[in-house]
Amino acid sequence: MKITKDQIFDFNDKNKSSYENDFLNKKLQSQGKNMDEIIQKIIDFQVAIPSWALGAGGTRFGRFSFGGEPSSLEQKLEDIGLIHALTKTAGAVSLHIPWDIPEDIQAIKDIALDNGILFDAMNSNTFQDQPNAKESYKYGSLNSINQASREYAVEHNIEVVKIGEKLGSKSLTVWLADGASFPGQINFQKALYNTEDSLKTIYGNMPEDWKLFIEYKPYEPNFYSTTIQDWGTSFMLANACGDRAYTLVDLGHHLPNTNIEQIVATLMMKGKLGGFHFNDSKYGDDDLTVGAIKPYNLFLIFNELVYGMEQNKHNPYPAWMIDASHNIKDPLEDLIQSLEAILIAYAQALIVDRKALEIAQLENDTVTCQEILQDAYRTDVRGLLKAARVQSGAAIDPLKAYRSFNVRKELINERGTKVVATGL
Ligand SMILES: [Mn+2]
Repeated sequence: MKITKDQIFDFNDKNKSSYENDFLNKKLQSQGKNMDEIIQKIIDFQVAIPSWALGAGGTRFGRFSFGGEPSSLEQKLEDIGLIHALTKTAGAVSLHIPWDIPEDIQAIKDIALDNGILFDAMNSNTFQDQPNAKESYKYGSLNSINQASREYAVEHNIEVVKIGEKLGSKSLTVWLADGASFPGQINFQKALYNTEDSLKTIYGNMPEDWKLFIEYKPYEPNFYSTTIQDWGTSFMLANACGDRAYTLVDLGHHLPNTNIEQIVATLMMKGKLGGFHFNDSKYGDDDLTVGAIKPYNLFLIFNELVYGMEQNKHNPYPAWMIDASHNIKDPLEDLIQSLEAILIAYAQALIVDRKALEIAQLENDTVTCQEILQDAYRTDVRGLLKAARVQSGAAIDPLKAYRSFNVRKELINERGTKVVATGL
């Protein structure tokens, strides 16, 4: 299925009365801000969709299919194309190897180009053994005490980079499940030493214009220790690798109540925030729809991201990706909701009165500091998103358009009800 420009135009024409920014414009002018510049920033914000997000997710207890799932990488790109046609915010894909190895590179590039999709960071997988694997990752991969497993994992990452080069990707994300579930199971120092050594080898084999993103996570699948457990460990390893190695922050990879916005600020000040994975959670790595549980927290994080993007020019523009699991909802609807939540938080952060905040901070006026942040958070910025969409050719209300175009029904007609997408 494909959504045409005419369909979007007709939809917007019927729904155009639903945005009004006069009040917001006056407010922004009083802060010396230009609304058109803010709308342009919203248009420019592009988030990668991972190739594993288009099918039903699941938990270790069960996986419940819904119809019309993509059964090939080609169909996954078509699904991202549908989201991008509706939102104009999903102009990139993040591929997972080996779940989505392209068989015909040129054909995959053509479909991506046709749908306006770029190839963002490549993702390697050393957290599960593939059929016919020569070595096992059961007791670790890059950290493994077993040299053959370690080398096998390093080789896999180099292979992922080679595939990415052919597609036009410029970065590799490494997330490791490596760790231990029981005290004494591994030697912490040897595990960390091996991880650093393996990452350096991968880094040394990347092209000069590639970046390495090192993701961290405190627990799961191992429940006693994870070798790259926190931002500090990731930061240390990135520094050991070199200038083009960075930390990647995944919102779900923190212990409850961690101050993620402060981590963002620290990393950006040091020029080491390379990638960012969006999701939301109540308890742990829940992988829920972005902004579904803690939208104020998301805003506070964006407040630091916006400040960092303005102040820390030595920090590269971060690679944004949604990293969620869709167990209950139609994944395409879930991703559209996530994109909406991301842009709302971004727009709210863009309208923070930073000059007034700086003055209030200098005066130690804590009350005013809070008022300034919450004033931005409590402003309805959805009109800005709608204005951005009209300008960029997206649907003014992507979710409503998705439903009115009967996208899922069309996909079920095309693909059937029984297909299962590759992934976890
Ligand atoms: Mn992630």
